Amino acid sequence: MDLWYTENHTEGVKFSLKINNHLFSSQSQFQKVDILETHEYGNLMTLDGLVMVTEKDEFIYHDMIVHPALSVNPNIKKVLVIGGGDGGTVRELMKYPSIEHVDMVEIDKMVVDVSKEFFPSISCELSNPKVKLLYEDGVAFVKDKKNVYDLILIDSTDPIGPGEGLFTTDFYNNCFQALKDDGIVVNQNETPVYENFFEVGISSNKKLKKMFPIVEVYQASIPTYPGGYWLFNFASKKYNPLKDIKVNDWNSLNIHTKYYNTDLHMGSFALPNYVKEKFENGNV
Ligand code: AG3
Repeated sequence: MDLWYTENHTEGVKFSLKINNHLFSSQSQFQKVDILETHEYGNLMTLDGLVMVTEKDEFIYHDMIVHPALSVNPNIKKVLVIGGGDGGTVRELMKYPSIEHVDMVEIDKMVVDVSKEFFPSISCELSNPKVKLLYEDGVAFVKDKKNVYDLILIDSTDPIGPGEGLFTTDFYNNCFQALKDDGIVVNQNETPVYENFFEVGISSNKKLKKMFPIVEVYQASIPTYPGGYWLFNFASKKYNPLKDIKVNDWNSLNIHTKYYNTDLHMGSFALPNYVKEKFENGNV
């Protein structure tokens, strides 16, 4: 018997993975958490039925949410990760000896617990003493923080369910306040391939542009996310991601990455016209 997992990307598009085994299924206080062993992509975690990580392609997303900011400012010491319960973002951050402390604010402890059990290669740095795990709502957490972080990474779900507040102007304003004078925020910004996702991405970009002087979009090819093509916002108070990249500094750190390199960094900000134009004129 063939067992298949399917995510409906749109009314007319389905994405399916062949499943060997359904390893875990539970309803947390916030969302439905499932772990599936796939035929092609290793273990898969879904939240409310949507693909979050697979063992085979998670390195692309986690490299790209972390390393561009670190190569633009190699002096980052204090980082806030919102979401990111699987631990992939923290794993990449821990490759930098200069990072002194990471607060990871994940609303759902179950995500962390299942990641420790089923994704050891992703969650491996979650018990690093530099990392403080807080099981709280990221929206509330940033409210009273002023001038604390060098970098905020918003490693969220789509804006449905617990991730909804992480796409609002209020939340971005609080992130702005929580950052130091040369702070950077990076958020996952959905796919431009399908309109319902692209609308979210454009509106998130527009909101960030209201407060940050520098907001640039960059991209990565992620096979298991809708469209296989994903965007990130790089919003920054001081550093421009193309002009201020420290190519030699970053390369001399000798950080081992499977996707990111400084040439790819430059290319990832070069957007196709259909994407670029929509971000420029601000509507889908
Ligand atoms: N965060 C982005 C997942 C968005 C995927 N959306 C979807 N499948 N419809 C992933 C968390 C990885 N740390």
